[in-house]
Amino acid sequence: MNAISLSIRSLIVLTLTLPAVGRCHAQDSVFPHKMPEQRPKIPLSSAMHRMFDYPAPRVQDNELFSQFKYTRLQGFDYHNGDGTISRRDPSRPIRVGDTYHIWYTRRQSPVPPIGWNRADEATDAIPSTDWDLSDIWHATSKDGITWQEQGIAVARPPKPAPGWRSVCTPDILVWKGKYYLYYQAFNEPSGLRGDLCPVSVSYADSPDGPWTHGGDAIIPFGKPGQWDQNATHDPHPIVYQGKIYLYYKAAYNKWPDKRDVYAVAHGLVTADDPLGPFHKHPLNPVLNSGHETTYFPFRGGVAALAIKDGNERDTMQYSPDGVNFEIASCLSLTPTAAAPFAPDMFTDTKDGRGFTWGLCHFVNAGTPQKSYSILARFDCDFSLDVDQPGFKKTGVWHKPDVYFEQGMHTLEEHPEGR
Ligand code: AAL
Repeated sequence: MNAISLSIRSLIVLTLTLPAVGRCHAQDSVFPHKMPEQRPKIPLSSAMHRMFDYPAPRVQDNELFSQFKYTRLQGFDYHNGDGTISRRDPSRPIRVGDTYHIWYTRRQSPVPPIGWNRADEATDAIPSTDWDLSDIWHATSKDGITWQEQGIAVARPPKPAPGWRSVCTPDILVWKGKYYLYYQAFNEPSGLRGDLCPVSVSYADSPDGPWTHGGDAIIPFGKPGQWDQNATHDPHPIVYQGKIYLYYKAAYNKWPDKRDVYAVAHGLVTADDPLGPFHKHPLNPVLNSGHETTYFPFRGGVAALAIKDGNERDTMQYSPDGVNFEIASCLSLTPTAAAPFAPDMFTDTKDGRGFTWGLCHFVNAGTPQKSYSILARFDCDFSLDVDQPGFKKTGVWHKPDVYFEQGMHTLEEHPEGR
């Protein structure tokens, strides 16, 4: 090869290479057609940057994303839906042997609730809200769909003991072979001055009871002027990092001013003993959204479902430490008062596996004048151990009537307040 042919060849190579290098560079800085598994090292908009903070950038691959499918429960009678029997706010189911157990708010009153805005007309027979004049009941099931109601687990104590007016919204803890029920204990009809109540606890050697009263006001109220100054709702324990992590909700920025301006947040208290003392986490509140509390161990951290209220309602969130939560997915048709069946809730697992079903409630089962709630089952796939692609679809299609039922006339309805 002589010098001329070498230089011609070099020229050709150079000519072909130079534009190619330039083109290649430009392509590398544009988001690729094939979804990258990790954040590409190219300039990204905020939206595409945070997409790689989710458990998976493609929502269908996200273990903390799922659809929800609903099933009616069998075995519960609602007195023809006349509003005199209500069941709501179920605990998470636990399985003991081959039997599932749940506890829940059950109201049976001569008349339906008259509503929180008429709470001063409530009597010993007339409930203000759906969860006024209630007791905590127990039911069992072999399949999570057909339930046998077993009777009262924790009854309202005689006046003036805390909870004499209503005990409701229980959740369960299994700790060192014993069972603990945490629940709201009202000393006045809810709605009178707010939805003001502390949390009490009862314990038993067996899920069938008998239940022994174990303490009142076990989640300390905040000081006057603090977000949780007078309401601690939805107590929800898990075992995490060797301790009892008890999450709760407070509705703040509302009564005695006006219910419509309310906000919600969730706090965390921890303890070494189920009867306390419980210590507030210094970073409370730890979740800025969610009307009820739904937490579960997931991988090495804790996940939480936020429903109905707040800027981040209808999201699943994840924290590596049970405290600092970030949005992990956005959800549709979320279960209200979701109570998942997760067998590792209380095992102090370092590798939480998630869940595939749970119980929830629907608060508007009746008409506004005959208000009551029903328990229901939801199925989903937030499990690391099963893979059900049907739950990972992103379309949730309703008939047009579902939307038209949400007409202008529904703007002033507050079914949950009755
Ligand atoms: C529920 C819960 C608490 C509230 C009321 C009954 O869904 O948030 O229990 O006090 O509503």
